[in-house]
Amino acid sequence: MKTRTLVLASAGFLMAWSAMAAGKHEGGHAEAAIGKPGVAANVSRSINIDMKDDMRFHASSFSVKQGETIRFVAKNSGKVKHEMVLGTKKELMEHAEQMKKNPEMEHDDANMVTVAPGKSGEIIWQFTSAGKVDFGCLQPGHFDAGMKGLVNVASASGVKTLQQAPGKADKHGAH
Ligand SMILES: [Cu+2]
Repeated sequence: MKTRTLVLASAGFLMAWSAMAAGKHEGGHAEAAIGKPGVAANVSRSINIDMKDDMRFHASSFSVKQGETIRFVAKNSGKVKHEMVLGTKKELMEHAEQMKKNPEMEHDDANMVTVAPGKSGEIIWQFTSAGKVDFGCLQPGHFDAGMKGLVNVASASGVKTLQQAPGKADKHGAH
């Protein structure tokens, strides 16, 4: 039972991934795949993350449910600037390269927060699609050094949701 669920979930994820790879190349609307900015009133829980100069997020792996709105509280315990940026792996890698050329580039988008040493910052994000959402620190060199993590988004109503067109999934329980 457990194995079968896993296989189906993987197949669904691969299908979604190849559809995305085939359909939208340059940037596209990757935001839809990773979710969307969340509304504070809908936050279901907070996740605390510590960013340190060892170039790691503590912790770096989380599980959430599809539809859930999470408040990420990212604390910078280091002595240099760190940031948390949610995105697809491709986006993060491209962005990390840009940051090397333009280290002073500042961002202020809903899917990211840049945090000065000793401070904390927040991202409120709703995970609308099942699958995996990457995150990383895009300060120059940090991503390459391994400052990255992963959010596993579990399908809200079992593996069926993955087979349905987006928007069709409803919240009815099975009868
Ligand atoms: Cu960093």
